[in-house]
Formats: sequence, structure tokens, C-alpha cells
Amino acid sequence: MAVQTTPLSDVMGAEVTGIDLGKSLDGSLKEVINQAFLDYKVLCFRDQSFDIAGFLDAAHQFGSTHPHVYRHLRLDDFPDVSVVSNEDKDVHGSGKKFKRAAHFHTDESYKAVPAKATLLYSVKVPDEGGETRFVNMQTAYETLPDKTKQRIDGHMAVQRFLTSNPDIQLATLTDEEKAEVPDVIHPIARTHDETGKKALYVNAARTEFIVDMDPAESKALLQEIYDHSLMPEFQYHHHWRVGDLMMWDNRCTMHAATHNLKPGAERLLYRTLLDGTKPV
Ligand SMILES: O=C(O)CCC(=O)C(=O)O
Ligand SMILES: [Fe+2]
Repeated sequence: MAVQTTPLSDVMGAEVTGIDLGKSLDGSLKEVINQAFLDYKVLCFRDQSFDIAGFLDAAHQFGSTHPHVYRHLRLDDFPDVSVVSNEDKDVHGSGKKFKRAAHFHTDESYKAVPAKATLLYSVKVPDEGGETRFVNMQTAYETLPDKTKQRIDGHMAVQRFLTSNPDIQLATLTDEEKAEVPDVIHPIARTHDETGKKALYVNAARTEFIVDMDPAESKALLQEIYDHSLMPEFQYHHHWRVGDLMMWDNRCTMHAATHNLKPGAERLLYRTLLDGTKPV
């Protein structure tokens, strides 16, 4: 079957069919996929069938991987893979189930060198709900008023794992994990290392404040950016099918889980992260 790329929305995202990521991709096909990835920012490879080892092998066709900061999420045999489930619990804290990734964020913005992409593969998905919502942060940047762009350009913001935002539910970090995630500083708008396009790189889940700016002004500017970027016209909501492998570009998108499952519904996905470059 020929490989086909079909847009999933006008905003971003494309589904890729006619491809089995369990088989080795040749160089020209990898180039076609990478171009689609740059164009659409979120790719959904339909009808994939992997065990955990196969999922990781598929990910390695796109780059090298690394593990999650949370040790408890790493699988013993495959530390670069973690499981996303609606049964997630705060193992070092209260032990209660909690709503992971409920707020818009980009993965690992709290790291000096964050993941370029995240791969998420659906093993179990509910008939209804459990969408992953994506935001096109390149379009969000491009549509800002010129005045706001001028206020942003060249400015940096502090990204913090243990956010001071009281709305964010996070599992407790061990001392070893804490030592791995000191505050970092990244541009408010980063320039994509492959496309050269700028995209907003701040999110309410991790961004603390803008460096060298009066705190009230920093707060107001960040709020203005969040209000703008979260407008529905920049979003694509993915309704999962079993066998979807989603790969998204963390350099120019945000995403959030949707905790709207019906009682008894199950959702289980495998996840890994592709190594990236320092935001500039
Ligand atoms: O569960 C989801 O829909 C998204 C989870 C998430 O934020 C992630 O895997 O990085
Ligand atoms: Fe995430």
C-alpha cells in the first residue's frame, strides 16, 4: 500500500496510512515523513501494532530516546518507555490517582535540552473522551500583534518543573529526580532548528516569570500570551483509535490530556521522548 498523508484539521496534524513502523524505513521514506512532520507538527500513524520493544524500535527510526524524569514511570526492561494510564497514581506522595498532563504544556520545557518530539502509542482507548488536545504555537506566534512580538523577541523566561501554579497536579519528586531538574531559562519564542520558524515556548504549567521584567508586567504579558495561544482556532483535538502512534513536535506545539473518561473506561498508552536541541 502506498504511503498517504492526509491532514487531520486546518490547524495542524496529519494522519499517515500505508506504513508499518515495525518494518525498517528506507532513507527516502524517512525524509518524506520528516517533511510531513515539519509541515503538520503532529503525525498520527494509524493501525500500528507493537509490543513495548517494538514501540521503542519504531521510535528509534526517528532518533535516539531518553527516559522520563520520574523513575517510577520508567519500565524496568525499557527505561526509555513509560506508560500513560488513567490509573496513574502519585506513588511518592498521597498515593491517590491524579490528573496527569491536564494543563497545556510542551514536554520537558523545564530541561536545558528538552525532547524534540514525544511518541505516544495507544494500546487501550475509550470509545468516548480521552482526547489529546494540541496547540499550534507557530501559528499562535505568527498571529500575535506586532507590538506583542516586539515585547517578546529576545526575552527569556524561567521554566520550572515544580511550578508555583497551584492548579497543576504533579507527582512528588524524589531527591535524585529533583537534582536533575534545576530551573532553566529559555526564549519566550524559540526558533525551530529545522524550519527556522518562531513559535511560542511558554506555558502556564511550567513557566514562572520573564527574566529582567517587572513581575506585574511579566505576569500580564504571560497571561496575554496564554489567552492568545489557547484560542480554539489554534487547536486540534485528537480522538484516539487503538493502534495510533502519535508523534508531535515539542518545539512548536503544546498539548494537554483530557480527563473526561466515563466511569470504568480505560486508557493506556506507551510513551517515549526523542532527544532534542537547546532552544534558541
Ligand atoms: O495523555 C495524554 O493525552 C497526553 C499525555 C502527555 O502530556 C504526554 O504524554 O506528554
Ligand atoms: Fe505531555
